[in-house]
Amino acid sequence: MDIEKVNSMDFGEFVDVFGNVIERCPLIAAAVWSKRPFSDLGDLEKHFFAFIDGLPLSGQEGVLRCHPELAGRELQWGRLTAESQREQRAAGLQNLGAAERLRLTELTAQYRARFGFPFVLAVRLSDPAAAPRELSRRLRCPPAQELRTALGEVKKICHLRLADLLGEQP
Ligand code: 2AL
Repeated sequence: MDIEKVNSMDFGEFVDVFGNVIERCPLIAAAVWSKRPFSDLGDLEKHFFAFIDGLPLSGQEGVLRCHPELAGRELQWGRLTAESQREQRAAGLQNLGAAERLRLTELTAQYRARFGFPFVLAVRLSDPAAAPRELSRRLRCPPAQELRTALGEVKKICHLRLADLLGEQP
């Protein structure tokens, strides 16, 4: 799909196609449609990122809370969005051993208890061993810093999903 095709989309089609580039946040695509025409992928993603950056703290936390846990029950039960399912499977998170899964479950629970939102990591950019390592490191970060880090991961996921849709190299 090229950028002319994106610019020619009506509102409904645009939200159908881009509604999950920010996980389970179609409202963001609905807002970004008003910003067309877009010059290229970078321009398009800039508007998604600007929307997130412009949200109040409660909205930014809400965006994070729309993400599923890594290697959680939804993955085992096949209840994730198609994009998440693909990403978590490709990262090998469905095939963790029992001990590794338990370790990840414990760490993600600690993370959620500390920060009030799920741990978010762009898993396509890391290997399976990176998730527990990153979790342990980020668990020790101050909350304001961690919010920024987590939103940075949301933007990386968004970039990869947009690149997939536009058929570009990320
Ligand atoms: C995810 C997900 O579903 N895909 C990805 O890259 N990261 N979830 C998460 N909590 O980090």
